[in-house]
Amino acid sequence: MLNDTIAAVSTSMIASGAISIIRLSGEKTFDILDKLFVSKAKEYEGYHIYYGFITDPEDGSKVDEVLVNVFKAPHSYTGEDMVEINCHGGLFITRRILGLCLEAGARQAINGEFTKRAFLNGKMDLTQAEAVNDLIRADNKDNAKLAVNSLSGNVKKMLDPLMDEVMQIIANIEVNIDYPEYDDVGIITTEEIRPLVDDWLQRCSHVLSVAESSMIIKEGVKTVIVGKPNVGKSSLLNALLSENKAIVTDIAGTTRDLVEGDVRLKNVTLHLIDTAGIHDTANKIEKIGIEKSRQALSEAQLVIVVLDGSSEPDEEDKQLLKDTENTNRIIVYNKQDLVSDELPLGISASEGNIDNLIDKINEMFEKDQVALVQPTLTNERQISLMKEARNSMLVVKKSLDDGIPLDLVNEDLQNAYRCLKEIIGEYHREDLLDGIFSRFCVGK
Ligand SMILES: Nc1nc2c(ncn2[C@@H]2O[C@H](COP(=O)(O)OP(=O)(O)OP(=O)(O)O)[C@@H](O)[C@H]2O)c(=O)[nH]1
Ligand SMILES: [Mg+2]
Repeated sequence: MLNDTIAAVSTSMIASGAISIIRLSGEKTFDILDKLFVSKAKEYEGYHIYYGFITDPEDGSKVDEVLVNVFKAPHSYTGEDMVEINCHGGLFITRRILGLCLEAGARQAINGEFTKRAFLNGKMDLTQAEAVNDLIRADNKDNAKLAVNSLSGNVKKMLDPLMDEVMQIIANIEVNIDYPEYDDVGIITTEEIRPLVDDWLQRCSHVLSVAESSMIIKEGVKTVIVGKPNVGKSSLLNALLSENKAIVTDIAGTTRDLVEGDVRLKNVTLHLIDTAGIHDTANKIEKIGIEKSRQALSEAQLVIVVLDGSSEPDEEDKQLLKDTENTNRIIVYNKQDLVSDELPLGISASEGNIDNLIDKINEMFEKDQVALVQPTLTNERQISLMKEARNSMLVVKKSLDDGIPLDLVNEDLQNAYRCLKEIIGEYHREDLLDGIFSRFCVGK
């Protein structure tokens, strides 16, 4: 449905503001505008702003004094004829003007439809379209930076060489199959293709590793605070959140349910979960709480193991250290204020002395800042396609190792190529054919 004309309010409709913007895009944009907008302009030029009044076509009465930004196809966000009506930002007046646009022949746009049109009309690739949404939703500096980096088409630029390389291998193989009589093509042997595949896989690993960092920046890290009862887990949660969120008492077994909160540190956002103290107990409620603690622990991306630094570790502490051995963990010794010796990563949660722990966490995630300074994939869709491409190339590698004839690895190569194309939202078999013949001078 690219030929109808869509309209929507592009500014927030939660509360009234100084200005609202109503957008129109599509073939009938200027017909609709003509019905509603009275100005001195005889005709509209792209990249110009026009002053005038929105009027009710029924009786010609003035509705609002407005400025209209005009964009002519293809030089607009969507690639279509577009206008943006800047009206006064009252909720009533905004809805009224949108209503008039709809009555005059526009259709209410659905979520993301302007950007979808921009993509379909070739104004941006799919990763750029995704970045538009990410930028709008970004709630901190790093997320905004990730999005703005992708907005400029960096992902495509990063993937282009990887696509070219796969194409090169496919082209070599196909030419060997289709034109075995051409001497100048050269016989492509497995030995020549193998280093190309290895190089590709290495670059793919790098892309996926930076992507992992970008996901950490974007999604934050599920962090679980564990320890036996009374070591100060809830006190630590409160200190990290700078808020008295969890109940703290000197009664062992205070926390039963999971208590959650988010904190943004310099290099990472933590989704914190305070848990019930893990130990042997006959108490029915506590048992359920401990079960939840174990569940949270199994899903954690970061585990903060809290030990009571004012007493020697006992069997329960040792068991917990064993249980968390293979997790991404930080061990902290709480209640530093009660002992004179400096503890390894000693903190005092109840006093709010936890700076060394915060430094340690920031240090752990510092490497992920790499995703802010180079092009990266930024969502699960992109990453899972990249992984699929990698899996196909791993099959190619294995086939080469097993001595499987080259024409049989073609399908996996093409799948890898298709996955990369799909990341940026373009996949056409014709591309592949064009690519083959543009690279080789067959018949020369
Ligand atoms: N001296 C001292 N006491 C602390 C510190 N942190 C916590 N406490 C005390 O230790 C007791 C237990 O604290 P909580 O934070 O409730 O401990 P918890 O690990 O959440 O305990 P459960 O929820 O029962 O598993 C309370 O009396 C706190 O005031 C600390 O850094 N220094
Ligand atoms: Mg607690």
